[in-house]
Formats: sequence, C-alpha cells, structure tokens
Amino acid sequence: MKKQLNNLRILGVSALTLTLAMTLDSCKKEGCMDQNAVNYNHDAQKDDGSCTYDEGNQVTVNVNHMFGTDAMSTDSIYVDPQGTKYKFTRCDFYLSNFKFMDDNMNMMGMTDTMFLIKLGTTSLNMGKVDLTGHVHTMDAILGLDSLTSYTVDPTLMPAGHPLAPQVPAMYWTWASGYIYFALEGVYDSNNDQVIDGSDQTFAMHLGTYNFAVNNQFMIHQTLTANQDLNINLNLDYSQLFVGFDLANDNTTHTMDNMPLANALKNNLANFLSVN
Ligand SMILES: [Ca+2]
Repeated sequence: MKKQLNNLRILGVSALTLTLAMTLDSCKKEGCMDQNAVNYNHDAQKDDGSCTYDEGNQVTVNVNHMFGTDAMSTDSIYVDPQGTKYKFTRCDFYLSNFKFMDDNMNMMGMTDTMFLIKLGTTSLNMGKVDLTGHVHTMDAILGLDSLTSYTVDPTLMPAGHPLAPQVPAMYWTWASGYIYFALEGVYDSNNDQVIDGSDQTFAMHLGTYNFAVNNQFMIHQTLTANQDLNINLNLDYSQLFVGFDLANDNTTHTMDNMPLANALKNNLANFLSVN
C-alpha cells in the first residue's frame, strides 16, 4: 500500500514537471529567428517556422494592343494619313535588356529575359527581379542589342526560346543578324476602297546595328519584399504610319530602303508606352 502511494507521488511530480516545462515553453515569444529573413523578429525566443525570404519581385507586363484609344484588331480596316486603307496581318518584335532604376537612377535590377511580342501576346512573365524599394523607371530595348543580334546563332538556341528559329522568320543571315521589328499587312493598292485578295501586301522589317530603339518608361511604384510588380504596356499601332506614303512606299528590309526604315524607326519612339 505504501509502495503504491510512492509510485503515485512520483507520477504526480513527473506530471507537474512536464506541465511546468510545457507552460514555460509556450510562454516563449514565437517568431522567425533567422536574421536573413525579411520577417526576422529579434524578440523571438522560439522559431515558429514562419521565416520568409526576399525571393525577388514577380514582374508581369500586361500587353495592350491599341489603335489610338481603341483596341487594335486584325479584322479592322485602318486609314493612313494619306487616306490609304490597310489591315495588319503581322507585327512581331523583340523587347529585351530590361533595367530598373531607382529615383537616383541607380540600377535596382535587371533581367536577361527577352520576349518576342506578337499580335496575340497579352502578357510577359519576366520572372523574379529583386526590386524592393522605389522603382522609378524601366528601360527596355525594342529590338536586340548588337552583340546578341550578331553573335547568336538561332539554330543553336533551344526550341521555344525567342532567339530560336521562328515562323515567320526573325533572322536574316549571319551577316545581317536578327529582324528586330516586322510589320506586315495588306493595303488598298488598287484604290477601290476595299481590302481583298486583289490588293498587295506591305512588309517593313527593321534590323541591324542602328535600328534598336531604347525606351525608358516611368514606373513610380514602391515595392516591399516579394511584392508583385504589374506593368501595363500599351502598343499604339496608329503611330506607325507617320512620315511616309503607304500607297507608294511600303516595303523595306532596312538596307534596301533606308528612308522608309528610318521613318518607321522614328515612329517606334511613340509606339510603346506604360501607364
Ligand atoms: Ca482594294
């Protein structure tokens, strides 16, 4: 009987010790105890597994194809400043060399991700770029830098990469490199006010050293760690037919018609905007 009592007392003491230990443990302030985490809590005495890390800001660019203030459509018939009717069938171009700057024009981040934008492109997934802080501007090249254009062999690029062989082609030859901007369509060549199979096509292909267009867009967004950055990129196709007469000047592969290539390049300065 006495032995039983002792056993019970031992059990009782053990239970008390355990309860006391659990109570003390749960009194410890819980939180993230890793100083490298963005939510590091220096008061925490017990790590609760809540640590999160700065993995970069997911950057997504929404692409809006516009004609002035309306959505651009390949079904629509447009009129150039000289009164010639036309339709778009193709507009493929590269956007590359993205750089993000803060208010002091220090570079915050960049990405080598490049895109081949087409008429059907609605968004660009730039992946994660570390942009915590105030993002003032985003730079991007419409086209490719000359190093990429002249040193990359498209046949060596993995399928699906923007620089891999494309249909229709975005590459001329090893000497001429990539096409940066390809604009094609049909214009009312017989001037009967109807666009149909009896009309001719226009094709304007820009490439080579001087035809990359540098863009700088205002972003003005302050991001916390890991916060997404969504950018609205507007493409205004109504800007493309200024400075030449589509009815009489409608084909260039850059070197074979430099005046038209230059006119189109000047228009590209107003083609892209961010809001
Ligand atoms: Ca016609």
